[in-house]
Amino acid sequence: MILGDQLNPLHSWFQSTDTDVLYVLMEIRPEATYVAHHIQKIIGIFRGMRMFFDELNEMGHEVRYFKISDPDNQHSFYENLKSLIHDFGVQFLEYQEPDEYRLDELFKSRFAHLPVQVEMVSSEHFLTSRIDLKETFRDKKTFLMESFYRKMRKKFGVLMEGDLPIGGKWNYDHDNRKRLPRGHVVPVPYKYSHNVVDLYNEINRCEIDSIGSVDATQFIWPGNRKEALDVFEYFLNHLFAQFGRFQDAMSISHWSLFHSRISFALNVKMIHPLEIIKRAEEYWFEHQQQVSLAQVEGFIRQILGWREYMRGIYWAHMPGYESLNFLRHRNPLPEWYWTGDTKMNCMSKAIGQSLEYGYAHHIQRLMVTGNFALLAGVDPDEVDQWYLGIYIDAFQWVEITNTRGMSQFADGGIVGTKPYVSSASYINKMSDYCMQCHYNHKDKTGDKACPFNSMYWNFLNRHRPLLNKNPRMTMMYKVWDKMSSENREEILQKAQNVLLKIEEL
Ligand code: FAD
Ligand code: DLZ
Ligand code: SF4
Repeated sequence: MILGDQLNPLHSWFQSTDTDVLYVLMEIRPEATYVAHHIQKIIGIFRGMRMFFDELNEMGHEVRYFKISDPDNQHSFYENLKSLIHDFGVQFLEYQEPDEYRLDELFKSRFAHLPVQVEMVSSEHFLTSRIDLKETFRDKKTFLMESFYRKMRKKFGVLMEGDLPIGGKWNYDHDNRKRLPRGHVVPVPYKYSHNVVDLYNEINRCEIDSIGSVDATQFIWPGNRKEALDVFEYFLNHLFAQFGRFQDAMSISHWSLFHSRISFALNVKMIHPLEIIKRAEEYWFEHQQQVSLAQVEGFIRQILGWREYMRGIYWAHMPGYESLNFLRHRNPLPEWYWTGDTKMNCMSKAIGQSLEYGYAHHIQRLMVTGNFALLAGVDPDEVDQWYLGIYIDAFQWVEITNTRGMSQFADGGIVGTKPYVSSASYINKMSDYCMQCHYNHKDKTGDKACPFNSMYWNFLNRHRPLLNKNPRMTMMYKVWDKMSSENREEILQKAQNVLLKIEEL
């Protein structure tokens, strides 16, 4: 059995053909509806699965495919398998390890009742096993990404000279993270224009609820390994040289800037992390005049470091992780998260492009939509639902660790050492959003004051008992304490008004 995010034609399963082996892929209703997915995510996965079915057939494999609209589809992994076992006299079932805890548990408990021998095998995708991270940090209270990343660099000999990092430094973050200068040329994002009208209509006929929009005559995302590699080569040739420098920049005019947009293809395993890392390293080596070490190191760190690290955190802390709520946040997610209909320009742009493309880049997710939800004290369950649905690359193992962990600090500091909160000054520093906003980024109080400002101080004040001792927060509390008590009172009052009228912002 092959899941919708296991579309790797290089898996050892497929390297020889055996007519005694029957592969199966299933589009099933519960997977398409366990959260309200973005329509482009559903199309992207179903299209990828269907193309994978064709590819396996062309390779000479026997494959059974259950379409979402097939009348004999029982919309259950277990029930469909039971029928196949009966119809084909199957004796042995293998499946690749699922990436989500939910499915892992379901398969372990349900498949034990199938009348066949069952074995789970590796998906051969990740560079660490599920428990590697837990083992590495066995005796430690915190799991530091940077130490994990250095270990990975050594283990895979990436950007290394013997035992030392090339260039003498492990991390070039300091050289990166610039604002985009006015008029700076940004190449257009590499987009496909696949016609997916039939699939779109089929999904609609099956009444699968979804969010977001799609131009079904011009579907932009890759559907197989070849297409995914094309997206990556475009990144190398046109975007890589400025990736790190503008990694944290945000712009009204550019929805993906110098980002690679390979997360969907990576997460459904069309491409392998190590091939991407090695190819990036090779490209940098051959183009050192154009691509600096800071760019390649910054890019590789995201995949060799963050991506594997987040997966390790997930398996080390599930199932408890999905109900952590360190800050005890209980507020509902504002309705306009589902429409983008707000006067806050940064929020409206970040949400608007997420609904349009199923994509926002890291800093938009972390410092705009995530930041706002955290400052507004939104229940992390609701925040998770939103992130898990809206992004084309969202699968729980990488979504929840980023959302509940990095962005919402609901894990109390497992992933991040402090909450990622900011006032308008950070958003204004890294973007051109504030220039065209209804609100004034400089004001903390008054009718036109940017809501982020009063909410920011309100957040710090409210959570002081939990955050006061954090050395990384000391500076902020010092600034707060230096304000006059009238000033502080006024800001807190403004924050209360903002929170009361949150739906009208
Ligand atoms: P690039 O900026 O080009 O980076 C290259 C690759 O590095 C990405 O494709 C991705 O595979 C990896 N990467 C970068 N940052 C991270 C990270 N923090 N964690 C794991 N991998 C990373 N990423 C997902 O793949 N799925 C999610 O559901 C997801 N949810 C997120 C939710 C929040 C609140 C935040 C703050 C981040 C989330 N991320 C998620 C991480 C990151 O934002 C995306 O991986 C990235 O924006 C994808 O775009 P890209 O391929 O253009 O990435
Ligand atoms: C996300 C998704 C969707 C929308 N549909 C399917 C499906 O019909 N069949 C399937 O096998 N997988 C689907 N997926 C992916 C799974 O829900 C799940 O997120 C991953 O397999 C877990 O890693
Ligand atoms: Fe966002 Fe505030 Fe800037 Fe408006 S002023 S774009 S709400 S940070």
